[in-house]
Amino acid sequence: MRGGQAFINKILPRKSLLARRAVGRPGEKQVIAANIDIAFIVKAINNNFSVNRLERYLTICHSAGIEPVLVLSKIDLVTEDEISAALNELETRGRQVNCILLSNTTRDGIDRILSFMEKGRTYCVIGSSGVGKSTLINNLLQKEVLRTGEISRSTNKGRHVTEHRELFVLENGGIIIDTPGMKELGMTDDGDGIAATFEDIHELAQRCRFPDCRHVGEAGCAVIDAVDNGSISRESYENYLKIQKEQERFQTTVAEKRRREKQFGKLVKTYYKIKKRSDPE
Ligand SMILES: Nc1nc2c(ncn2[C@@H]2O[C@H](COP(=O)(O)OP(=O)(O)OP(=O)(O)O)[C@@H](O)[C@H]2O)c(=O)[nH]1
Ligand SMILES: [Mg+2]
Ligand SMILES: [Zn+2]
Repeated sequence: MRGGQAFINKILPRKSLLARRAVGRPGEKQVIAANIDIAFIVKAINNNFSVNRLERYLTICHSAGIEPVLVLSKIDLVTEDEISAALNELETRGRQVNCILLSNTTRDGIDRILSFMEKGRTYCVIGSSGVGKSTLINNLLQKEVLRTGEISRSTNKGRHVTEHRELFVLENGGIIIDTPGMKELGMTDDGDGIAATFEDIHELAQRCRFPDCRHVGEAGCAVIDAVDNGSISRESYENYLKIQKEQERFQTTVAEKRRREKQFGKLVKTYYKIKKRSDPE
């Protein structure tokens, strides 16, 4: 800084880019956050705990090269048995992810989250509206910085309190970014994120008889065999196929969009060429 002016010496390349499919804009991505090291995926344990949705969050994290950590919030609102049931479901689905149980009310789990955080590293909180992302950041900052919201009593759903991304530096030197709640979580992934999330399925797929097996009924499919004998969860297998299909559709849309843009570019060029020829100098 000199005389109140800031100088940018160098813009460093982005380390990681957390993105989802843009809502209402086919073939486009929407950036959720950039340069993140760890994403805390916050899910409320009391309200429709869904592993299918978690698998989507894990996929977008893995495809961005970001380490995901699952935070199950609002444990003060459920019984021990309900907590065990959620953890059991996670285990039977076979997803490998660090998991922290959190109550923003009793502050249970806050220390564990802090122990994940290191100086100079960047973190973000992602998840649906009303799960307690901003309340968690207030707890980590130990002050009421962020506005948080009441849950609507009739629907038990949050009302999108956070509208912008916002960055905070914690006392421990870690940087944390709050993000608005997400409803839709469309896939844009290039395939690697799916392979990392569904590691068990991906490994088995190497043993299918046909190298281009799509695991939907081909002979000698090791994935279907594993689903049939119960060593792979059927729900995860079905979610895997759905996410993969979505990702392929996105890639096709991107390719189609590029082709059309190229065609349009050519058309414009031809137009100017003809115009130049017919225009008097
Ligand atoms: N009982 C209980 N309530 C919580 C907990 N965490 C958050 N809440 C409440 O849940 C409501 C929503 O919390 P927020 O922190 O605003 O949720 P958010 O995830 O930031 O929501 P958006 O900004 O809309 O994405 C608030 O009324 C919080 O007080 C928790 O662990 N236990
Ligand atoms: Mg919020
Ligand atoms: Zn197969």
